[in-house]
Amino acid sequence: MRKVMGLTMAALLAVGATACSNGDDGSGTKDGGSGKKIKLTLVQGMAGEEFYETMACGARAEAARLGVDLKVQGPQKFDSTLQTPIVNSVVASRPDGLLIAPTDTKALIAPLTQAKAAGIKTILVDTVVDDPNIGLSRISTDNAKGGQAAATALTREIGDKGKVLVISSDPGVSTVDARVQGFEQAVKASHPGVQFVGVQYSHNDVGEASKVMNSALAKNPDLAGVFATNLNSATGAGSALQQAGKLGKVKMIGFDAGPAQVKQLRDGVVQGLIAQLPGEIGAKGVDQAVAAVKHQPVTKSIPTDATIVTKDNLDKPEGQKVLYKAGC
Ligand code: T6T
Repeated sequence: MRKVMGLTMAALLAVGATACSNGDDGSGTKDGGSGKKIKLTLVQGMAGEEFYETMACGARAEAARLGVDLKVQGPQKFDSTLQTPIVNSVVASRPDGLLIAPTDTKALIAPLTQAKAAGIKTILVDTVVDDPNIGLSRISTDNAKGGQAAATALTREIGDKGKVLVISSDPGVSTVDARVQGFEQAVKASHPGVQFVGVQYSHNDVGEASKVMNSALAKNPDLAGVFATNLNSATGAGSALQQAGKLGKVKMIGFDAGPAQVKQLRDGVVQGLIAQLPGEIGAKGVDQAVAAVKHQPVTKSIPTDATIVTKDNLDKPEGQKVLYKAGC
């Protein structure tokens, strides 16, 4: 029986919850008294996707607890050309605070600079942009360490030898880029018997991830392992492995833990899922935005935890509590 890897990645990620005050002075108003109710908007990376829906659930619960208004919006695809007009219209509506998961490290700088210029307190949740002046607080998983943890898990699964491939969404997305980098560095530094054969991009599309997986199998029939860096990449890669009859022959570790990934874990398509805490990211995002609006201290960088879910801990409380939800 495979050894339980269900350790909370606290050990691996060594993250400290460093969030400071949540800014709750007992009222959801800007001046803590008779002033207007604080208005926040969360712009997701993609609407309807379980990571961001779970994030929205956490944010909504925290907003209700603090008595502030929260709107949630997101593009139908993970695409900066669709997210930018949403940000522009949110800026025009002048909320007090904006929580956003930018879909591109560069393309979102201009619209978020506008938000800042309009005095909207901006908090980055999950992903970031390259401009360090944007985002009063940045809240996310330590994705590089998550990539390293994926390398440790996958190389163990394949007996520390053979070819490994990464399937990611798109370059220019801070989170998945860091996961790829962490994975590649860890494989190259510590696993001489493992050959890193590169990164293929799914454009965050399940069908495209399947295609990419199929052509990688054609090119590398002896492929030993795959690291899929997010939900759609993992879903597509996994179903291609299943259809190609590669179960047990090609091992897979995926980032994220939505319902499709959990089914693939139960079915033996994937051997481990690195589950983030999107609900906590959303809740902390609300705390930071409220603090900023009230001119209270904010925390520049807040790392959140991640857990490796395997068949061994999936049905235990520590596994169950980190699975993503399709709705609240
Ligand atoms: O992995 C998450 C998120 O952290 C990443 O930034 C984009 O993809 C997801 O939403 C999962 O699909």
